[in-house]
Amino acid sequence: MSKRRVAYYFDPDVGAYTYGLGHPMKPHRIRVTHDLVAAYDMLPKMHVLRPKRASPEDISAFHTDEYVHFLTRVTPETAEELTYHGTRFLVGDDNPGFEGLFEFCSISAGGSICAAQRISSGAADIAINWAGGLHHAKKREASGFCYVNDIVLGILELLRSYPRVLYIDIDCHHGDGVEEAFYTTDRVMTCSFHKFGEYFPGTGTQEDKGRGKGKGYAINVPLKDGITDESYKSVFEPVIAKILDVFQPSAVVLQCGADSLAGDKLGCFNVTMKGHAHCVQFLRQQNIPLILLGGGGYTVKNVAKTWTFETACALGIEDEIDFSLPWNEYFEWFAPRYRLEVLGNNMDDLNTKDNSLDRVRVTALEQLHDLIH
Ligand code: ZLS
Ligand code: CA
Ligand code: ZN
Repeated sequence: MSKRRVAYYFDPDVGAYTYGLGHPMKPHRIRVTHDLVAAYDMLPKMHVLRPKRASPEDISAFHTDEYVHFLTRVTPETAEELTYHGTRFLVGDDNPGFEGLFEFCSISAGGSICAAQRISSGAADIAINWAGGLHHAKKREASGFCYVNDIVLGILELLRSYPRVLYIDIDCHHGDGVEEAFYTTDRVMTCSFHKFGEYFPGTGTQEDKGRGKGKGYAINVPLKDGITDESYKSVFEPVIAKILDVFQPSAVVLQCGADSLAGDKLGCFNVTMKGHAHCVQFLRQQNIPLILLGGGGYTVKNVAKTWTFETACALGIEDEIDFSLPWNEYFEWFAPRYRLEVLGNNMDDLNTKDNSLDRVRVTALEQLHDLIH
């Protein structure tokens, strides 16, 4: 397995931001991940870079000036007034106006923009930003724990140099913000795998395929509870292989949301660390410039283990990994097994019970086949 030049973006401040007590989204997980990556001695094997923070102007490449201006000003004290009593910009309790919100967004977005620049310049084959992947953010509104859509900003940066970009989203939730941003273009294909049915954000059926020039260029793979590694792979591999064949992307952005793992606090799938990482391995094999981003993931120790293993996959050293965890700052969190693993459980796979997975796969492949004509 040949080596790849990997650029890894990390800002040591990112772990200090908090959405507030009791909020499931914990930026601290990025720091735990980084500590584990360091403990495995991976840092010397890649270019470890501190991203330049995104400016309000950078963020305005996608978001409206009015919304960006709001983000630069909002504080816990002014949130009520600046949101017109929770009716604009931040609606509902998923997106609090927490302390340091704009800085947090600048770090997350700065990482994805820098990753895209590093890929475009040819200085890296794979670029990683675990603080990115915030796929729900809309042009003029926050949604689902996401305020600034770092993914859209990264893809816009890639589009300056590349004709076609493929976006793949393995977060348990639908990648609605990214899909919407590129819904009418044939230069970006979006493909989201997600739980569908009484689940946030409620979009992402196979009827939603794109519009105008973008018709056919949005792929949705709606799934049910309890999907296993085997089932996941049986839809991921053929669909992605077909996309690579018909779309021929010049770069790929993979959102590695870790709430698709078994045992996630908000997720409902039964995918193991290795099953999740298989998606990374499959794309790395294709020899297309690749960006890996974070996303959801609410059982912190599982997120840290999986993104650490996926960093090893990017480096191509996963076969040399010692699965007993090395000592690290958060070692005791990994009790009682202290192993680099996220195991499956005994929940039912509702995708195979009624053959719904076969239908979903065939429908996606047919949509892709139609693009040839
Ligand atoms: O994809 O389901 C919802 C929306 C609600 C129901 C629940 N209430 C609390 C909020 C309004 C309709 N929201 C989801 C958003 C999931 C975002 C996933 C992001 C990503 O992984 C990418 C990063 C949701 N699920 C769970 C919660 N919200 C939630 C649970 C617990 C709490 C605490 C803090 C806040 C309010 C109480 C909250 C949200
Ligand atoms: Ca998804
Ligand atoms: Zn999610």
